[in-house]
Amino acid sequence: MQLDEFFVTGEPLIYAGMVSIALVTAATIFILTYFKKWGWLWREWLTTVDHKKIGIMYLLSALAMLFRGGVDALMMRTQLAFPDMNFLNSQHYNEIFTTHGTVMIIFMAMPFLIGLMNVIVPLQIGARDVAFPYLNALSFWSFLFGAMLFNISFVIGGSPDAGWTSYTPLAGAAMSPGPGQNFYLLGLQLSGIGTLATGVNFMVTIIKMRAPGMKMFRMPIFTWSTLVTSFIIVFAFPILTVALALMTIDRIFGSQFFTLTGEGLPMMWANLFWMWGHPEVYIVILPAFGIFSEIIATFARKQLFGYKAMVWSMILIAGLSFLVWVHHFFTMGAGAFVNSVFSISTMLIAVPTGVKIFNWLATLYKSKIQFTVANLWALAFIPSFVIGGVTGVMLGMAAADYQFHNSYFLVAHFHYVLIAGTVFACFAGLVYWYPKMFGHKLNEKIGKLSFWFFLIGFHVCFFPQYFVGLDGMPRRVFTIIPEWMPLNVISTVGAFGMGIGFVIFVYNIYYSFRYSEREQTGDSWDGRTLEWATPTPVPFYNFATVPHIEDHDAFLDMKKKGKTTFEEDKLEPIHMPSNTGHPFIMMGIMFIASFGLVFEWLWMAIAGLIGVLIMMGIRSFDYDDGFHVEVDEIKRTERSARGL
Ligand code: HEM
Ligand SMILES: [Cu+2]
Repeated sequence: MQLDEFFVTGEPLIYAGMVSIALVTAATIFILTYFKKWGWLWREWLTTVDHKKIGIMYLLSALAMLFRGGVDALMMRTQLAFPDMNFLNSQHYNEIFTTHGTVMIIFMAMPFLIGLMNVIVPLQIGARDVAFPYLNALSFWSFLFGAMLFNISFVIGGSPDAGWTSYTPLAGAAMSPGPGQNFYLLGLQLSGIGTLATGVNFMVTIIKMRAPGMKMFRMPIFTWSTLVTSFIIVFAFPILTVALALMTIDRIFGSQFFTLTGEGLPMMWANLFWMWGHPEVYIVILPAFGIFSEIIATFARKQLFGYKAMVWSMILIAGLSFLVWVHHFFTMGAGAFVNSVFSISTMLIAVPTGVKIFNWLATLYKSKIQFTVANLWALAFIPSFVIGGVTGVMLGMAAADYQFHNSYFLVAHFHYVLIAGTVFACFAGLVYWYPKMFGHKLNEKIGKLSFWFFLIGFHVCFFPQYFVGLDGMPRRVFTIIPEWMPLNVISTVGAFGMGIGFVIFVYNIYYSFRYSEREQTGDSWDGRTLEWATPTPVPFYNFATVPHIEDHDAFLDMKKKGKTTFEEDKLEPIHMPSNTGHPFIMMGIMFIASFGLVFEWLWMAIAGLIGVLIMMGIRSFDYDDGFHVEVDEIKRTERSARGL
């Protein structure tokens, strides 16, 4: 292979990308060396198994990915604003909608939510960490290395260009030669391992590690949403793993699972993809529902209305999410009967979802609502998400979908659910739990400014797309006809409004770090659930003493009864796991193996896999049992954290 095939050449945008990557890398290395921070980085972050730190690393990476996916989005919107724009050519446009969609769903939305789960769920259930802290670190590094592998395709080898759905035969070796599509397959495969492990980890954590007295139906609703999501992950991700593996074998070793020749079944890919893909959209929406429920209850200062109905509707949604996948390709030609079945199952999902909407409204009804920034995101979610949901039911009608299919109506629909649902929830959750993580709130004024820019920008961007879709504009086209221009111009203006909102959001992090008042208490919002019972910043062992839970809204109950998580006479040494560099190194080697496979350099892939096996062997003989935090140290830590 020639060097100019290895590096992507010929595009000014990409040269600029390369230069900025080189500059950022050099600057990072310089700063770490100059301030002698390498040891700190290794000890505190790269080797950590603490769920709170892992969560924070997830959140930082997700914000970076939101930036990347956002830049992609703005480039596409610029190209689509006017007819005959020459900003992106057709090939480049294809690459960008592919990386935008994949990055946003796999490397932004999911890690953002998993980051919040990591920080919060153990605290909400009174646990000292997740069930398998080592595995948790492994999950994070597999995600990060997978994301890096996918992202470097932009400058090395070339980006995938077959859409985030990667349909065969288009994505097969015959029609998409070169490494681009392999980056998609292996980037997703690598990070998927971590997601699957996260599902197992949280399932066990929530089922086995709750504080005494916390029955299932006393669990906070965000914890419930995490549990249900973990079940979806554990059942859905193996389908993706297998499908990706089959396509990898097709492309690299010439098998014929999804090809047109050799009796392959191209539509089999579409089926497998959406058998994972539809549950996937619930993996990114159920935790969002959980976050909104917590926030709405806190700021309505009321118990969540219909708690049990909320839980059961999540379980029902999770079950139904596995039974609707064909609605993504009604036009496949499965026939009227099959389409009717899937049409009905799709529309059924609206029932439990409607139950949730009414319960949120009932929680707010006749309450003293506090309009904090976190709550504004939650309140804006309700009507915005309803628009996305209702148009989803429209798409679910098979006959009507023959018209809507592959049009901007669909693009508008899924951005309405993914942004007004997932992204609003990510922002809401980050703002709400920020003081728990960093010991100070985000500034409310700047927060409101970013909220309004983003909210208005969002509706201005996506509402017109429903209509331009009904006017016949198809998705995944790189240029438009003059009739579609007015609505597209409006849409692009909205997109830049959201961009400004995002920049203000990030600026707020910097501003608040410099100027926000440090929190004295761990209970920033007069909270109801157990995460607010710990001091802030949370000691690494979380709870000095684990309380006995007697009610849902456990912390509210504790406050009434004057109980704390620091009962000096009940202190005992706390057992904690040791830090380890293994997960980082193991996934680093896995990255090398995957990179080899992307370029079909088998020697490199095999050497990498052997390296991973050796790391597994070493881990098997690792008898490190962790360490104990002595009572004296706990007392000292708690007294200083609580200002006693
Ligand atoms: C800043 C806000 C955003 C803007 C302006 C935006 C814009 C776009 C545009 C222009 C397309 C290409 C449509 C086409 O040509 O067919 C697209 C596709 C897509 N977007 Fe977004 N988007 C945004 C945020 C998001 C978010 C947050 C997610 C997910 C969480 C997301 C998921 C997707 C997906 C899955 C696709 C389909 C890609 C494909 O066709 O393969 N987008 N978006
Ligand atoms: Cu679906």
